[in-house]
Amino acid sequence: MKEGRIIKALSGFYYVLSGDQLIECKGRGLFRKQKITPLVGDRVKVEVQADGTGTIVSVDERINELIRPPVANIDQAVIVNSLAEPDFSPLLLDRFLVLIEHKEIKPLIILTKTDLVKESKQESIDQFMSDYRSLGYDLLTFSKDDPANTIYEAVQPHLADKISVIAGQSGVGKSTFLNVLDVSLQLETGDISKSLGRGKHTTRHVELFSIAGGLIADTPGFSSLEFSEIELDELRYCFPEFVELQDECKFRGCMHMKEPKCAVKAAVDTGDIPAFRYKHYKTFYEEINSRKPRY
Ligand SMILES: Nc1nc2c(ncn2[C@@H]2O[C@H](COP(=O)(O)OP(=O)(O)OP(=O)(O)O)[C@@H](O)[C@H]2O)c(=O)[nH]1
Ligand SMILES: [Mg+2]
Ligand SMILES: [Zn+2]
Repeated sequence: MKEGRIIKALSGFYYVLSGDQLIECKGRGLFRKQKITPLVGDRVKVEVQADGTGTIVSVDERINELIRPPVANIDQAVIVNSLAEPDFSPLLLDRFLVLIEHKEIKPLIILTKTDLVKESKQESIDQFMSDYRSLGYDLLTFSKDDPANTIYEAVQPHLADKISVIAGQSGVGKSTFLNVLDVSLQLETGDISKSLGRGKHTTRHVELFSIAGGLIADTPGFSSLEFSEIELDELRYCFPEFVELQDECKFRGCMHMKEPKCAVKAAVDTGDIPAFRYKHYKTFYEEINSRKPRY
Protein backbone atom coordinates (compact mmCIF):
# COMPACT_ATOMS: atom_id res chain seq x y z
CA MET A 1 0.00 0.00 0.00
CA LYS A 2 1.25 3.46 -0.88
CA GLU A 3 0.10 6.90 0.12
CA GLY A 4 0.09 9.90 -2.11
CA ARG A 5 -1.80 12.77 -3.59
CA ILE A 6 -3.84 12.93 -6.78
CA ILE A 7 -2.25 15.58 -8.96
CA LYS A 8 -4.18 14.94 -12.16
CA ALA A 9 -7.46 13.36 -13.21
CA LEU A 10 -7.97 12.58 -16.86
CA SER A 11 -10.24 10.21 -18.80
CA GLY A 12 -11.09 8.04 -15.84
CA PHE A 13 -7.51 7.77 -14.62
CA TYR A 14 -6.02 9.37 -11.56
CA TYR A 15 -2.36 10.23 -11.37
CA VAL A 16 -1.09 9.87 -7.84
CA LEU A 17 2.19 11.39 -6.73
CA SER A 18 3.75 9.25 -4.03
CA GLY A 19 7.14 10.57 -3.03
CA ASP A 20 8.65 11.23 -6.43
CA GLN A 21 6.82 8.36 -8.09
CA LEU A 22 3.80 9.01 -10.31
CA ILE A 23 1.31 6.14 -10.28
CA GLU A 24 -1.48 5.79 -12.83
CA CYS A 25 -4.54 4.65 -10.94
CA LYS A 26 -8.13 3.66 -11.26
CA GLY A 27 -10.68 4.28 -8.57
CA ARG A 28 -12.00 1.39 -6.58
CA GLY A 29 -15.18 -0.09 -8.11
CA LEU A 30 -16.99 0.42 -4.85
CA PHE A 31 -16.51 4.21 -5.01
CA ARG A 32 -19.30 4.61 -7.53
CA LYS A 33 -21.79 2.89 -5.27
CA GLN A 34 -20.55 4.89 -2.27
CA LYS A 35 -20.77 8.09 -4.32
CA ILE A 36 -17.11 8.84 -3.70
CA THR A 37 -15.48 10.85 -6.47
CA PRO A 38 -11.76 11.23 -5.92
CA LEU A 39 -10.60 14.77 -6.69
CA VAL A 40 -7.32 16.32 -7.66
CA GLY A 41 -5.72 17.33 -4.37
CA ASP A 42 -7.04 14.31 -2.47
CA ARG A 43 -4.72 12.35 -0.26
CA VAL A 44 -5.26 8.70 -1.08
CA LYS A 45 -4.09 5.17 -0.37
CA VAL A 46 -3.14 3.11 -3.37
CA GLU A 47 -2.70 -0.59 -3.96
CA VAL A 48 -0.02 -1.04 -6.57
CA GLN A 49 -0.29 -3.92 -9.04
CA ALA A 50 2.56 -5.92 -10.55
CA ASP A 51 2.43 -3.85 -13.75
CA GLY A 52 3.06 -0.63 -11.80
CA THR A 53 -0.46 0.76 -12.10
CA GLY A 54 -2.59 1.20 -9.02
CA THR A 55 -6.03 1.18 -7.53
CA ILE A 56 -7.11 3.92 -5.17
CA VAL A 57 -8.57 2.10 -2.21
CA SER A 58 -9.36 5.00 0.09
CA VAL A 59 -9.64 8.76 0.07
CA ASP A 60 -8.68 10.74 3.19
CA GLU A 61 -11.07 13.24 4.63
CA ARG A 62 -10.91 16.61 2.88
CA ILE A 63 -10.14 19.98 4.42
CA ASN A 64 -12.26 21.63 1.72
CA GLU A 65 -13.24 21.23 -1.90
CA LEU A 66 -14.19 23.34 -4.85
CA ILE A 67 -16.62 22.16 -7.47
CA ARG A 68 -15.40 24.43 -10.24
CA PRO A 69 -12.51 23.90 -10.61
CA PRO A 70 -12.75 20.44 -9.04
CA VAL A 71 -9.91 20.47 -6.50
CA ALA A 72 -9.71 19.37 -2.86
CA ASN A 73 -7.58 20.36 0.11
CA ILE A 74 -6.73 23.83 -1.09
CA ASP A 75 -4.62 25.99 1.20
CA GLN A 76 -4.54 29.09 -0.91
CA ALA A 77 -6.10 30.80 -3.89
CA VAL A 78 -3.82 32.95 -5.99
CA ILE A 79 -6.07 35.66 -7.37
CA VAL A 80 -4.60 37.16 -10.49
CA ASN A 81 -5.86 40.48 -11.80
CA SER A 82 -4.21 42.58 -14.46
CA LEU A 83 -3.53 46.28 -14.01
CA ALA A 84 -4.09 46.91 -17.72
CA GLU A 85 -5.45 44.95 -20.67
CA PRO A 86 -7.97 44.29 -19.16
CA ASP A 87 -7.98 47.33 -16.85
CA PHE A 88 -7.71 46.83 -13.13
CA SER A 89 -11.12 46.27 -11.56
CA PRO A 90 -11.26 46.41 -7.75
CA LEU A 91 -14.89 45.30 -8.04
CA LEU A 92 -13.83 42.11 -9.76
CA LEU A 93 -10.99 41.59 -7.30
CA ASP A 94 -13.43 41.96 -4.40
CA ARG A 95 -15.75 39.48 -6.07
CA PHE A 96 -12.96 36.89 -6.12
CA LEU A 97 -11.96 37.76 -2.56
CA VAL A 98 -15.52 37.30 -1.29
CA LEU A 99 -15.82 33.91 -2.97
CA ILE A 100 -12.47 32.80 -1.55
CA GLU A 101 -13.14 34.15 1.93
CA HIS A 102 -16.48 32.36 1.91
CA LYS A 103 -14.64 29.08 1.30
CA GLU A 104 -12.26 29.98 4.12
CA ILE A 105 -9.31 29.72 1.80
CA LYS A 106 -6.36 32.07 2.16
CA PRO A 107 -6.06 34.49 -0.75
CA LEU A 108 -2.86 35.79 -2.32
CA ILE A 109 -3.36 38.72 -4.69
CA ILE A 110 -1.13 39.08 -7.73
CA LEU A 111 -1.48 42.15 -9.93
CA THR A 112 0.00 41.64 -13.37
CA LYS A 113 1.14 43.70 -16.36
CA THR A 114 2.74 46.47 -14.31
CA ASP A 115 4.63 47.37 -17.49
CA LEU A 116 1.39 48.40 -19.22
CA VAL A 117 0.14 50.80 -16.54
CA LYS A 118 -0.37 54.31 -17.89
CA GLU A 119 1.23 57.09 -15.89
CA SER A 120 -2.14 58.74 -15.36
CA LYS A 121 -3.41 55.61 -13.60
CA GLN A 122 -0.38 54.87 -11.47
CA GLU A 123 -1.40 56.96 -8.50
CA SER A 124 -4.85 55.44 -8.12
CA ILE A 125 -3.43 51.94 -8.53
CA ASP A 126 -0.81 52.62 -5.84
CA GLN A 127 -3.62 53.71 -3.55
CA PHE A 128 -5.60 50.52 -4.18
CA MET A 129 -2.51 48.42 -3.53
CA SER A 130 -1.83 50.12 -0.24
CA ASP A 131 -5.51 49.77 0.73
CA TYR A 132 -5.53 46.02 0.10
CA ARG A 133 -2.28 45.60 1.99
CA SER A 134 -3.62 47.56 4.93
CA LEU A 135 -6.64 45.24 4.97
CA GLY A 136 -4.14 42.47 5.64
CA TYR A 137 -3.99 40.89 2.21
CA ASP A 138 -0.72 39.64 0.76
CA LEU A 139 -0.27 41.39 -2.55
CA LEU A 140 2.48 40.98 -5.14
CA THR A 141 2.95 42.58 -8.52
CA PHE A 142 4.18 40.97 -11.71
CA SER A 143 5.42 41.92 -15.12
CA LYS A 144 6.51 39.28 -17.57
CA ASP A 145 9.60 41.37 -18.24
CA ASP A 146 10.75 41.32 -14.60
CA PRO A 147 13.76 39.07 -14.06
CA ALA A 148 12.51 35.54 -13.42
CA ASN A 149 14.64 35.06 -10.31
CA THR A 150 13.27 38.23 -8.70
CA ILE A 151 9.71 37.00 -9.28
CA TYR A 152 10.58 33.55 -8.01
CA GLU A 153 12.12 34.88 -4.82
CA ALA A 154 9.11 37.07 -4.11
CA VAL A 155 6.59 34.30 -4.71
CA GLN A 156 8.37 31.21 -3.40
CA PRO A 157 7.69 31.81 0.32
CA HIS A 158 3.99 32.12 -0.47
CA LEU A 159 3.75 28.93 -2.53
CA ALA A 160 6.08 26.60 -0.62
CA ASP A 161 4.39 23.68 1.17
CA LYS A 162 0.92 24.71 0.05
CA ILE A 163 -1.67 23.59 -2.45
CA SER A 164 -2.75 26.63 -4.41
CA VAL A 165 -5.27 27.20 -7.14
CA ILE A 166 -4.82 30.10 -9.47
CA ALA A 167 -7.90 32.13 -10.29
CA GLY A 168 -8.61 35.11 -12.49
CA GLN A 169 -10.26 36.33 -15.65
CA SER A 170 -9.11 35.05 -19.00
CA GLY A 171 -6.14 36.95 -20.37
CA VAL A 172 -4.82 38.40 -17.12
CA GLY A 173 -1.62 36.38 -17.38
CA LYS A 174 -2.10 33.36 -15.12
CA SER A 175 -0.29 30.91 -17.39
CA THR A 176 2.38 33.48 -18.26
CA PHE A 177 3.07 33.91 -14.56
CA LEU A 178 3.42 30.16 -13.96
CA ASN A 179 5.66 29.79 -17.00
CA VAL A 180 8.02 32.41 -15.57
CA LEU A 181 8.18 30.49 -12.31
CA ASP A 182 9.00 27.28 -14.13
CA VAL A 183 10.18 27.49 -17.72
CA SER A 184 9.73 23.76 -18.20
CA LEU A 185 5.93 24.06 -17.84
CA GLN A 186 5.38 25.70 -21.21
CA LEU A 187 1.70 26.29 -20.57
CA GLU A 188 -0.22 27.64 -23.48
CA THR A 189 -0.62 31.40 -23.21
CA GLY A 190 -2.16 34.37 -24.91
CA ASP A 191 -2.93 34.69 -28.53
CA ILE A 192 -3.37 31.06 -29.46
CA SER A 193 -5.99 30.56 -26.82
CA LYS A 194 -7.54 33.94 -27.43
CA SER A 195 -8.31 33.00 -31.00
CA LEU A 196 -10.52 30.27 -29.60
CA GLY A 197 -12.49 32.87 -27.69
CA ARG A 198 -14.37 31.31 -24.84
CA GLY A 199 -13.23 27.94 -26.08
CA LYS A 200 -10.03 28.63 -24.22
CA HIS A 201 -11.69 27.53 -21.06
CA THR A 202 -11.84 24.05 -22.46
CA THR A 203 -8.82 22.88 -20.48
CA ARG A 204 -10.78 19.91 -19.31
CA HIS A 205 -8.51 18.62 -16.65
CA VAL A 206 -7.13 20.21 -13.55
CA GLU A 207 -3.52 19.45 -12.84
CA LEU A 208 -1.35 20.31 -9.90
CA PHE A 209 2.17 21.32 -10.85
CA SER A 210 5.12 21.20 -8.47
CA ILE A 211 6.33 24.78 -8.38
CA ALA A 212 8.48 26.57 -5.84
CA GLY A 213 8.15 23.80 -3.28
CA GLY A 214 4.37 23.71 -3.47
CA LEU A 215 1.64 22.38 -5.71
CA ILE A 216 -0.33 24.77 -7.86
CA ALA A 217 -3.19 24.30 -10.29
CA ASP A 218 -3.48 26.41 -13.40
CA THR A 219 -7.18 26.38 -13.99
CA PRO A 220 -9.26 28.32 -16.45
CA GLY A 221 -10.37 30.28 -13.44
CA PHE A 222 -13.57 30.09 -11.56
CA SER A 223 -16.14 29.67 -14.26
CA SER A 224 -18.83 31.26 -12.18
CA LEU A 225 -18.37 34.46 -10.23
CA GLU A 226 -21.89 34.47 -8.92
CA PHE A 227 -22.61 34.39 -5.25
CA SER A 228 -25.15 31.59 -5.56
CA GLU A 229 -23.71 29.76 -2.57
CA ILE A 230 -23.48 32.81 -0.33
CA GLU A 231 -26.42 33.73 1.89
CA LEU A 232 -27.20 37.35 2.63
CA ASP A 233 -26.18 37.15 6.28
CA GLU A 234 -22.90 35.42 5.40
CA LEU A 235 -21.65 38.17 3.13
CA ARG A 236 -20.42 40.41 5.97
CA TYR A 237 -18.07 37.66 7.15
CA CYS A 238 -16.35 37.71 3.79
CA PHE A 239 -14.94 41.19 4.55
CA PRO A 240 -12.27 40.62 7.21
CA GLU A 241 -12.13 44.31 8.14
CA PHE A 242 -15.86 44.20 8.97
CA VAL A 243 -15.44 41.10 11.10
CA GLU A 244 -12.79 42.89 13.10
CA LEU A 245 -15.23 45.64 14.03
CA GLN A 246 -18.52 43.79 14.30
CA ASP A 247 -18.44 43.50 18.09
CA GLU A 248 -18.43 47.27 18.30
CA CYS A 249 -21.67 47.62 16.34
CA LYS A 250 -24.61 48.46 18.59
CA PHE A 251 -26.72 45.59 17.35
CA ARG A 252 -25.63 42.01 17.56
CA GLY A 253 -25.95 40.55 14.11
CA CYS A 254 -25.58 43.99 12.53
CA MET A 255 -25.57 43.75 8.73
CA HIS A 256 -23.87 47.15 8.51
CA MET A 257 -26.65 48.46 6.32
CA LYS A 258 -29.46 50.51 7.85
CA GLU A 259 -28.65 49.81 11.50
CA PRO A 260 -27.79 52.79 13.72
CA LYS A 261 -24.47 53.01 15.59
CA CYS A 262 -22.76 50.69 13.18
CA ALA A 263 -18.99 50.54 13.74
CA VAL A 264 -18.36 49.52 10.14
CA LYS A 265 -20.16 52.54 8.70
CA ALA A 266 -18.38 54.76 11.22
CA ALA A 267 -15.03 53.36 10.04
CA VAL A 268 -15.99 54.04 6.44
CA ASP A 269 -16.79 57.65 7.40
CA THR A 270 -13.41 58.16 9.05
CA GLY A 271 -11.63 56.46 6.16
CA ASP A 272 -10.39 53.57 8.29
CA ILE A 273 -12.22 51.24 5.93
CA PRO A 274 -11.73 52.17 2.26
CA ALA A 275 -15.00 53.54 0.86
CA PHE A 276 -14.80 51.31 -2.20
CA ARG A 277 -14.88 48.18 -0.05
CA TYR A 278 -18.10 49.22 1.60
CA LYS A 279 -19.56 50.23 -1.73
CA HIS A 280 -18.79 46.78 -3.11
CA TYR A 281 -20.31 45.19 -0.02
CA LYS A 282 -23.54 47.04 -0.74
CA THR A 283 -23.41 46.06 -4.41
CA PHE A 284 -23.00 42.37 -3.53
CA TYR A 285 -25.63 42.66 -0.82
CA GLU A 286 -28.17 43.94 -3.32
CA GLU A 287 -27.15 41.26 -5.76
CA ILE A 288 -27.77 38.47 -3.26
CA ASN A 289 -30.89 40.13 -1.94
CA SER A 290 -32.49 40.29 -5.37
CA ARG A 291 -31.60 36.72 -6.19
CA LYS A 292 -34.59 34.54 -6.89
CA PRO A 293 -35.31 32.25 -4.00
CA ARG A 294 -34.25 28.67 -4.58
CA TYR A 295 -36.56 25.83 -3.74
N1 LIG B 1 2.71 43.35 -21.30
C1 LIG B 1 2.43 42.27 -20.58
N2 LIG B 1 1.71 41.27 -21.12
C2 LIG B 1 1.45 40.19 -20.37
C3 LIG B 1 1.92 40.06 -19.03
N3 LIG B 1 1.48 38.87 -18.55
C4 LIG B 1 0.79 38.29 -19.53
N4 LIG B 1 0.76 39.07 -20.64
C5 LIG B 1 0.11 38.76 -21.93
O1 LIG B 1 -1.30 38.62 -21.71
C6 LIG B 1 -1.83 37.63 -22.61
C7 LIG B 1 -2.64 36.60 -21.82
O2 LIG B 1 -1.79 35.86 -20.98
P1 LIG B 1 -2.14 34.38 -20.48
O3 LIG B 1 -1.03 33.98 -19.56
O4 LIG B 1 -2.45 33.47 -21.60
O5 LIG B 1 -3.47 34.66 -19.65
P2 LIG B 1 -4.34 33.62 -18.78
O6 LIG B 1 -4.73 34.34 -17.55
O7 LIG B 1 -3.61 32.34 -18.62
O8 LIG B 1 -5.63 33.44 -19.69
P3 LIG B 1 -6.63 32.17 -19.78
O9 LIG B 1 -5.78 30.94 -19.88
O10 LIG B 1 -7.43 32.45 -21.02
O11 LIG B 1 -7.48 32.20 -18.56
C8 LIG B 1 -0.63 37.04 -23.34
O12 LIG B 1 -0.54 37.65 -24.62
C9 LIG B 1 0.55 37.42 -22.47
O13 LIG B 1 1.75 37.54 -23.20
C10 LIG B 1 2.69 41.15 -18.49
O14 LIG B 1 3.13 41.16 -17.33
N5 LIG B 1 2.91 42.21 -19.31
MG1 LIG C 1 -4.07 30.33 -19.13
ZN1 LIG D 1 -22.52 47.23 11.79
